[in-house]
Amino acid sequence: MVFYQQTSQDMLRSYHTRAISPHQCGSSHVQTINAPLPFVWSLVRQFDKPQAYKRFISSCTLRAGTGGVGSVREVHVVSGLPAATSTERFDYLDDDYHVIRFTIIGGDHRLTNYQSTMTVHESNGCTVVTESYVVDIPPGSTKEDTVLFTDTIVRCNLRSLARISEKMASAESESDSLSY
Ligand code: A8S
Repeated sequence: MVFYQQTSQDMLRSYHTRAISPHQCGSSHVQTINAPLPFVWSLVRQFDKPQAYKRFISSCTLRAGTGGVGSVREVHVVSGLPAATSTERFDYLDDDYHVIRFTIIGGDHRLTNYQSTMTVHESNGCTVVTESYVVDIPPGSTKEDTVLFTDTIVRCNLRSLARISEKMASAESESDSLSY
């Protein structure tokens, strides 16, 4: 149970603050969604189905576990990107505070040691998703280029999450009004 109103500042302070070493970079993004939190959380918490809202993923297979914390997934990326697969470990889930974390542990891409944290909370009748990451700066690359590339993917995924959750919410309210 959550006993108090969480604010974006609380979430950032509690879950999105990490030490970044000189060979790493990271950032955080906030997306406001006009849909109830349970819709948003139901999409975010499914570790074995990232393609439910993430862009650029063509398929996902579990390599270890049954989808809970400790499971490992292999994500296949759509063609046209500088990668084909990514191996990702489910690190942490909190269904009360709506926190989820995973780490990229392998793959043929350049996002080595990518660590992601997402939190979801309610604020002023909306749902607010915060996503932050830390990743190694690849040899031969700069911090700016790494953040630019990664931020683009994270922002696309957050916008897609908003679109899909809002569609789910409006489909639900339409079927509610049809039943009268
Ligand atoms: C996520 C976040 C990211 C995923 C990136 C940043 C990725 O799936 C894509 C292209 C890459 O080059 C790296 O939450 C990788 O999934 C779309 C394959 C990891």
